[in-house]
Amino acid sequence: MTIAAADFAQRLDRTAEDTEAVLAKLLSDTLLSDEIARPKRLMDAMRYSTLGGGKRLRPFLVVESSAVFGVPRDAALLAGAALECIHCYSLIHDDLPAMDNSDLRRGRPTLHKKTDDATAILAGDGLLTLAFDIVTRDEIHKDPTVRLLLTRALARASGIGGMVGGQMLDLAGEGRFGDREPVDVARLQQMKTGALLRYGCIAGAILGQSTQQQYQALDDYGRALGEAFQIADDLLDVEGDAAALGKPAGADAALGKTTFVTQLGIDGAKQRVRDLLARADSALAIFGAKGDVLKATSRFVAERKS
Ligand code: GRG
Repeated sequence: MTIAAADFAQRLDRTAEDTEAVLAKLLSDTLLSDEIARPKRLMDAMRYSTLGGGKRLRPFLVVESSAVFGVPRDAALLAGAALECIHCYSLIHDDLPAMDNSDLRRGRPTLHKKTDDATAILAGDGLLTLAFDIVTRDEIHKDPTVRLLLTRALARASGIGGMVGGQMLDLAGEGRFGDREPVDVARLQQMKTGALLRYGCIAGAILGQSTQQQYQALDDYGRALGEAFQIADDLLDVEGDAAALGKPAGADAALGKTTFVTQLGIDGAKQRVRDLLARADSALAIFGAKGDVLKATSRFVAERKS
């Protein structure tokens, strides 16, 4: 059975609202044990970039991959909020003058424009470290081994061999450190944007203490979805509307970036997305109807307008 578009949209909205509430609590001024003070300027900056925007796709993936295994929603929302903290930190740092130097994010001034570079760097650092605090909390899972696996997977997705490493390859490919280095677009994107999306999918398998076969299925699904997300992003940069995107389109071309679209052409990129959607569906086949929401999610990712 397929999920009706309206039902899917409602589900996405509900998780976005619940995630917002969880994040607002995590970013409140209330001190945790062993904390000495939460400086107002830092908290305001973290809240500015984390609350009130974004599709919350990564938390949604955690919630829906967890739902396949009947993981309690509150635990999944908490793990999803940790992932969103990493995502928001990456956007803050990516927007800095030393990286992409962007003025607009989620339809609003970027954090360093609203405040200053030092505040933006520290707000990103604060979100990164908060994410790792969250995934170790008892409420995530009663078994410490599960929390450990979730934490290690998050480090691997966001760190050297994942998002941070992907960002480094991206900058080297732009010629930031001398001559432009050759870019393997698929590998770069698998690291830079794919790794966090894939984490959202395997997080449910970890929390749900899945079998190896089920883990592998969500891993395959997450990889296909991650690539489809990036191709859709590259297509939006060429064909998208700045108002819907909340940032200017055409940034990749302005930087002379190698993307899936420059490599495959527009039609080739669209065909690749169709192939990836078929791969995502077949990975989910072992879950039967329990995989229907995730199937709808890969379609949403591929067809999104922002
Ligand atoms: C600075 C360490 C460091 C890493 C930055 C992921 C990344 C690496 C930068 C993001 C830059 C970027 C805009 C990439 C394009 C794909 C992407 C991640 C888009 C934003 O994600 P969405 O569409 O955004 O899920 P919302 O606002 O809905 O959360």
